[in-house]
Amino acid sequence: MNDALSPIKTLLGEGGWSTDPALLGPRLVDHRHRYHGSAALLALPDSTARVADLLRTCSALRIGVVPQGGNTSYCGGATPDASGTQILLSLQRLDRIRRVDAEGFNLVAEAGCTLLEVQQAAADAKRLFPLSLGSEGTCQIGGNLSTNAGGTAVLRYGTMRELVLGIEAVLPDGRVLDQLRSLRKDNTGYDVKQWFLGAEGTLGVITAACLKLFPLPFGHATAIAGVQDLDAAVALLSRLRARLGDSVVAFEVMPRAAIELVLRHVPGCSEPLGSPHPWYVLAEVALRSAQDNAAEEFTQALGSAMQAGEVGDAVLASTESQRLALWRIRESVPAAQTREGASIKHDVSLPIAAIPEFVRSAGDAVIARVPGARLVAYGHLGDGNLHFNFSQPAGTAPAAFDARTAEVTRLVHDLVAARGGSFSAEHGVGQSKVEDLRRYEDPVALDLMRRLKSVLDPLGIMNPGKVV
Ligand code: 2HG
Ligand code: ZN
Repeated sequence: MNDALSPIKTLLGEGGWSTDPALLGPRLVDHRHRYHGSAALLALPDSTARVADLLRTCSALRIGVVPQGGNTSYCGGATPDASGTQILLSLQRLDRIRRVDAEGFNLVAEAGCTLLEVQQAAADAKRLFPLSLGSEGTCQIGGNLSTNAGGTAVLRYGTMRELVLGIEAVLPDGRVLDQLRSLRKDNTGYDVKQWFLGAEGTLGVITAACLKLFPLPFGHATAIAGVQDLDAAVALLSRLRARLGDSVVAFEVMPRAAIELVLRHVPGCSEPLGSPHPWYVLAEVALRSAQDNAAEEFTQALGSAMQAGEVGDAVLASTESQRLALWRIRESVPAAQTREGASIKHDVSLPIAAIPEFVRSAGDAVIARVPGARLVAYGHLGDGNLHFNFSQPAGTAPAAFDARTAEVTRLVHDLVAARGGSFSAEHGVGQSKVEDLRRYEDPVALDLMRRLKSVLDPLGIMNPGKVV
């Protein structure tokens, strides 16, 4: 194996690769510690040309390549298999912001920039790059592109797909697709760049992207509201959107169980409302200017919702630190759930109106199957996307609950499919949902995906075993 790797080491050059277990170790385990892989080598190229040389050589040698960004994915999409023959490709040294065009409202970032660095580069130019995720300090733009990341501002700005004007990507044969243009309109045939977004590194490696920027909001109005049930949350969403339109940036829900987990496990978070409520909505409105009256409109809409019985109680953040404290509660839910013990997680989307009934039916069905399982369904209600998660029954062995994952997930995904929903709203397919894609995807779509894969990656070197 070592002999086979020497051309690769040579082309990557000094500092361009490593087999140091201290560097490799953390990258061989996924974020949720569900997959443990092995790799022949960690490739650390510092330019697109080196990535191209690497893929050309790996094609010639038939070596599998697993691209990895910040390693924060939920589906094992960036973890190599256990064979020890694959190359783990980190884009971390491609970390330049190549240009910022404030007037044209775009910037070009390399794949290894963290999301936070891209947000910062935009803010320095008095612009907004709106993608926003709990892991933004660690996750990388290449991973965000490859998984079509979502997060908490999708309601207003869309997922990563909608934020891209152009990409640069390396094909498995070493050719470079150079489409880093910033054109807003370009109807020249198929939209080739979109093939690579959401492909999770199975078609090639994205090395840079031209991203859309937006005007920096003048400010925000952020509120947390206690509601009786998800029907009330859906009614509130519709009320706010009808009244405030595009000013509504985020609309997140959390059940009481999630708030309790955060209060128990995350120091510095406090009870958001005077008394407990079955469900909580965290909603945020962006203000365009000092004259924008969206904050007043928001307050009035919340008042009307209280009169209509939709909202039990609500608090508006009056300072930036209060606003951040509300967001900290929401963003701490995944960590709090981890600290509580084993969890079985789902990332589903449904037509928004179908969500309340789905949560009742699927919640009851799972609890009937696994008595004591605790429903912690939270997330991006504004996008019809819930993290339909369960925590293990209190006081039981985590492994016993873990062992029920496949069965529970099948039950939940069947109920999602029966309502026309998706088993992967924003986390992707990776290796954990390959079977689900086979089972639930439209057969024609699946056939097209497989054909695309075989055209672009005929030797199957790109992220083998993932997605299709
Ligand atoms: C979130 O919205 C993330 O917080 C993580 O997508 C969801 O841990 C989860 O299930
Ligand atoms: Zn999410």
